[in-house]
Amino acid sequence: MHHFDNIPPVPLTLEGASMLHQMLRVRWPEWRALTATRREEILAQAAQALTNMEGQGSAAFSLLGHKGDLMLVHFRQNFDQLGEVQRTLRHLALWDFMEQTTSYLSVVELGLYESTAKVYGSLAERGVEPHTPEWDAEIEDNLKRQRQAMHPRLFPEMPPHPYICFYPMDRRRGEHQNWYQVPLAERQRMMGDHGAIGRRYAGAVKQIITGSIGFDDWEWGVDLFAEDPLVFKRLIYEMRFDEVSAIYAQFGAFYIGQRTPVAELGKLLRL
Ligand code: 76R
Repeated sequence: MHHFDNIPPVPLTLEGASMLHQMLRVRWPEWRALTATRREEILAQAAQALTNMEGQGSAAFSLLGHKGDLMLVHFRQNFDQLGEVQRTLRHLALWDFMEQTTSYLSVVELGLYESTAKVYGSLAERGVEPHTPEWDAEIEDNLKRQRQAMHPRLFPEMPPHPYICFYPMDRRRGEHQNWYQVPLAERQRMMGDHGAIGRRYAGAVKQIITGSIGFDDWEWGVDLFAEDPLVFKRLIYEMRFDEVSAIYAQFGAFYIGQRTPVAELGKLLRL
């Protein structure tokens, strides 16, 4: 058994779809000031473009509360395509009556704590030094196989559930409690416990974790989808007591939305 003191602390991850959340507020006074005919024209133009987007991995959610009227959620293959989404939206007359209160950019991320420990362990046992060509090739080979197996989770369809809960979060990097200085094996154990709680909710909630380190102001975006919004409260409350959340989780703003098919957007915008 060889020991290397340069085994990477970062878990292996798989990245998939690029994701953009856009929180929008309607400029009601300006919108109201239009004639009904002009409003209908604008809605018709927007409906066409948004229906098209719905077929390509976008969905609209009506937001409850003051944080916005609408949240658009877009899954795409890459950032180029998200840029295309933004350009298409900017060309709509409706866009002049919408204000982005905030947005969030991230990529679907599967954290592979379990297999990271196995792969690093097996490489170390065989005396393969980290970051050598042999090490890199074995890691890449492993990731490639998992990428294929996980393809449906990496490029998810928009879940059909009527409710969404989105929030960004960090792992704590405090003076005394610092996730990024906890040994890999211990993080693996904690993430295992986290996953075990999550899996008990598997039938009631669909979770999509996106990574945003280097892309946005928080480290991860959490999207939960459910039939019943109370499930969000129960799941998140239970997780608060779990070590990884109790000690290391810090949360941004929460957004709760109701799926609004584009065909029904008029309901939100018609006066
Ligand atoms: O992807 C997997 O199913 C493997 C296990 C798993 C990982 C790696 C998993 C399972 N999660 C993972 C990663 Mn999660 N998750 C959250 C939150 O509110 C809170 O306290 C935390 C917010 C919820 C509600 C949730 C739900 N998870 C992560 C990460 C990345 C951290 C890292 O890599 O360091 C974060 C930030 C995070 C946060 N998680 C599950 C769930 C649920 C419901 C599951 C089970 C899913 C299933 O098996 O169907």
